[in-house]
This record gives sequence, C-alpha cells and structure tokens, in this order.
Amino acid sequence: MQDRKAGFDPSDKEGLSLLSDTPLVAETPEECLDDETTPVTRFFIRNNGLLPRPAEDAETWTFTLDGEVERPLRLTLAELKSRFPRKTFRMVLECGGNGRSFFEPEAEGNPWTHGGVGCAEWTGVALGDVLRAAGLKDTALFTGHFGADPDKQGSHGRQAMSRGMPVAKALEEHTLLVWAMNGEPLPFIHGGPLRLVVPGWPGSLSQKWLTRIWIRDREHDGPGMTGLSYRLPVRPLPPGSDGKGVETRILESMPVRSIVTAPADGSRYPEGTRSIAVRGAAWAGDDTIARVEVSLDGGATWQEAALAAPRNRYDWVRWHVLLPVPSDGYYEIFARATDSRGRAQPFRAVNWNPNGYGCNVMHRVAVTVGPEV
Ligand SMILES: Nc1nc2c(c(=O)[nH]1)N[C@H]1C(S)=C(S)[C@@H](COP(=O)(O)O)O[C@H]1N2
Ligand SMILES: [Mo]
Repeated sequence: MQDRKAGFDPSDKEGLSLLSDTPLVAETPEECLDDETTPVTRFFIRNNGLLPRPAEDAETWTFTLDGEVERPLRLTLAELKSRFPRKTFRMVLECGGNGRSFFEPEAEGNPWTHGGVGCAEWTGVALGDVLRAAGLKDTALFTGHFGADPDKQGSHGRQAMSRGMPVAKALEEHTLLVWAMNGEPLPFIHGGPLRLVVPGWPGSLSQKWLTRIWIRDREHDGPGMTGLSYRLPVRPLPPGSDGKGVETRILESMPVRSIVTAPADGSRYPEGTRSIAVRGAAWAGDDTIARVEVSLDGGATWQEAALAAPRNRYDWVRWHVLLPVPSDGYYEIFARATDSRGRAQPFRAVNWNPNGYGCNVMHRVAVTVGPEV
C-alpha cells in the first residue's frame, strides 16, 4: 500500500495485504482480527472504482430518497442526524467474495482468503425510519443504491457499483445509514461522510459515499446486479464451467464462517508445550452461531469452544478454547462453525461458481511445538 490517494493515507492502515492497487482492495490477515471490535486501522477495504473527491464539509453532504415514495426526501447529514433516532450496533461487514481464493480452479475476482471481513460499531439511523418518513408506495419493491465514486475509468457519469435489496431487508432494524464507525466520524476510505450498512448480506450492498437511494417497482439493475454479479447458480455447477446460460439467483444472506485469530498461522511453541489457547470469531449472515468446534487431528476429533455472547444481532461471536497437545510436533488447527439451522463449514471449497461467491471453507492454521522437524 504505497501511494497516497486523495483523502487516504495508506499508513492509516496496519498490516493489511493489498489485493489490488487500482481499484484499492486490501484484506486483513486473520491474526489481525483478534480484537473484539475491529479497529479502523485494521478494517479491510474494497473499492470497485476510483475514490471520489473527499467532502469539504460532512454536515452538508446531501442524500436523496426518491422513486416509489409518497414524499421524496433530500436531506443533509445534519438533518438526518437531527430528524431520526440514533442507533449504534456492532455488526459484521463481509465482502461477498470472502474466501474466493480457495476455489479450485481459480474463480474470477479478487483472491480473498478469509480476511474480507471486519466487525465495527456503526452509528447512524435506521434506513427504515427514513423510508417510513418518505412513505413507501404499494409499488415499492426494491432499493437501488448510488455513491459519489467514479468507475474504474474515472467516469463520474457511471456508477462504480450500484446494488439494491428487497424492501423487507431495507426495513430491518439493523439496516443503517451510517456516519460514525467505532465512535469516530466515518473515515473517508470506508465511505464517509455517509454510507449504508446492510448486515448479513454481501458487503457490496453497503454503499459508500452514499448520495441517493432510488426506490424501485422492480429488481434493481445497476452495475453489480446483472449477469453473474453477486449471483449463484440455482443448480450446482461442475468446477470450472463458464456459467453461460445457467439459471442464477441473487446472493442474499452470507454463509456461516469462523476464523482463528490466535495463534497465527506458522506459530511455534516451546518444546514440551501441552496445551494451546486458540481464539477466534464466527458469524453466519442473517443467521446465528450455534457452536464452534476446533480440531487438531484433521477432524477425527473435535473440541467445542466457549462462545461469548454477541452484543446484538449481526455482531460476531468471539470464541476460545484450550486445546490439549499430545506431543511435540507439527499440527494443523481447523475451526468449524455451525449455524442455528445446523449448517456447518466444509473442509473443501464446494459450490464452485464462476465469480467465486460464498466460499466458507474451514480456516486452517499450522503450528509447531518444539524444534522444527
Ligand atoms: N460507493 C461504493 N460503495 C461500495 C463499494 C464501492 O466500490 N463503491 N464496494 C462495496 C463492497 S464490494 C464492499 S465489500 C464494501 C467494503 O466496505 P469497506 O471498504 O468499508 O470495507 O463496500 C461496498 N460499498
Ligand atoms: Mo465486496
């Protein structure tokens, strides 16, 4: 993360791995996600276009709500803050492509490992409160999101990305218009002054530098909504197929996933160590976590981790477990989360799809006890 871009200094970030320079995309190594609340310095970045011009005055940033509403609204950030009740939730934001690099053969797109995710405290107002103030018409079916960032070619006329969701998701209490992250004004690189946060669903719905929401009488068709974008084949495909002509559905809730945040992959313990403290996080899109288990023997035996209570819906679950180690040597730690509907993570990347969404293969961390063998 070398060059300084207008409004963003890469040295504000700590330990991220760069996946792409233009557009700027960077993920967080799993061991840097060991905090309960992900600090801004460690929060991943995903841009589909170039950066917009930073706002000179956040409070006068304007947001428009139009389309299938009784009373279209045009509000400054200051008006949004004063007219609607303030909400703060700690919630996971995860890229739809998180885990993509584990697909074989390689799928199209940024090669995320498990680090296209973070869990921050987001403050703003419920989008539902604003929609109710505008009055949804009976014809209101879907949202369409617009941001100030130009596309990859630098064209301000074209959206870098413009996704949308069914009105029911927009009306959820946790779907927020956000201006603060971890108690500070929303940083420019994360969409400041104003962004959407749509928890549990692909991060691409959480439009940054938000300028407009268009309420539509049909499914939105902006960049990121059509073709194979954020869509999964209805019937499983053989790995490597081009997906041409197959029936697809929009990716909604993200699948269950866990990461080991300590120890780091490649850690070494002193000779004679007989237990290892393992910690991590787990989350499950719209669903909740039922359990997390950890194995040191490739899944032959599992040990259940202790789960900390999430603060609110869509918060991640922090977990820990003390794993007995039978002898010195080389071990691989696997973590497997199961959601409340009984769906657990697979050992191998399954459900291959051309754009590589929804890969929730188990995270594996190698450790050595004693001298290298
Ligand atoms: N305006 C705008 N919003 C956007 C994007 C974008 O390119 N432009 N990328 C989306 C994607 S794909 C993700 S995963 C999240 C990432 O948010 P972050 O960069 O704050 O981590 O922002 C979403 N919102
Ligand atoms: Mo994303």
